[in-house]
Amino acid sequence: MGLVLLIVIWLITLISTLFFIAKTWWLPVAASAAAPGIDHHFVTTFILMGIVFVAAQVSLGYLVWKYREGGSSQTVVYTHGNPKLEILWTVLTTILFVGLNLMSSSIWASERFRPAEPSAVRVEVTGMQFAWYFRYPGPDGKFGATRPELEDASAGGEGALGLDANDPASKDDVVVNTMVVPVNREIELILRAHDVIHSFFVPAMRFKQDAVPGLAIHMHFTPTQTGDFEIACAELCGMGHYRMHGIVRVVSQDEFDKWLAAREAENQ
Ligand SMILES: [Cu+2]
Repeated sequence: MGLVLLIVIWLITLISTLFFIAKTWWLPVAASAAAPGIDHHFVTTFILMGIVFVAAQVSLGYLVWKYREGGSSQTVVYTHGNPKLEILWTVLTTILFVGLNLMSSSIWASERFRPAEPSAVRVEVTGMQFAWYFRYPGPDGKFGATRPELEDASAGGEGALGLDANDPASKDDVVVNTMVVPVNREIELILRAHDVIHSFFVPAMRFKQDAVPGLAIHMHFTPTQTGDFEIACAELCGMGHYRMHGIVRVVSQDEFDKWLAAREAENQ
C-alpha cells in the first residue's frame, strides 16, 4: 500500500508539472509595454514555486513509503517539533515571498504609482450592471460634470453616465461602448462604478483593476500591438456578470484621430 501511494503521489506531481512545462493553458498574447515584465515575473514565480512543490511532493511520497505499516511493532515515538527546522523554513519562505514582492513592485508601480504622462490619452471607464462605458474628454480636454440624479442605465451612453448637459465641458464629451485607443501611446484610465464593485480586466494588457463606486481610480498602460482585445468584468457583480464584456480596439494614431473626430462630429 505504501508503494501504491508513492507511485500515485509522484505520478500526480509529474503530470501536473508537465502541463506547466508544456504551457498547455498559458497566457494570451502580451500586447502592452508592461506585459513582458509581468510575464517574466510570472514565470520566475512559477519556477521557484514549482521547485518547492516538486520537492515537497517527492518527499511526501518517499516518506509515505518509508514509514509504511511494517511487520515489526515498534513503540511509537512522539516529537514536539524541531525549532531549528521550523525557523529555517519560515525564514526561507519569508525571504521568498518578500523577495518576489520587491522584484515585482517596480512593475506594479510603473502602471499605478507613477502618474501618467501629461500627453497620455485619457479615457474614463465606467462599470455598471451590466455594461462598460468609455468617455473621452473631447477637444477641450475636460470631462464634463456628471450627476447621479441624471443617471439612467436604460438610456445607454451619455444618459447612462448622467452627463450634465448644462456643463459647457460636457458638450464635446464622447461616450462609446467600445474602447478605441492609439498604439504605442500611454493611455490613462479613470475607473468608476455606479452600483457595485466591477473589475476592469484586459488579459492581453496584463492588468485587472477594480472599479469601485465613489472612487475614481487612476492607472495607465501602453498598448504595443494593434487589434481587438477582450475586456472582461472580473468581479462577480450580479446576474448579468457573464455578459459584462467589451473590446479594447488598438489602432494607429491616424485611425484613432479619424475615429475620434468622427465621434465628435456626431455630437454636434
Ligand atoms: Cu461587472
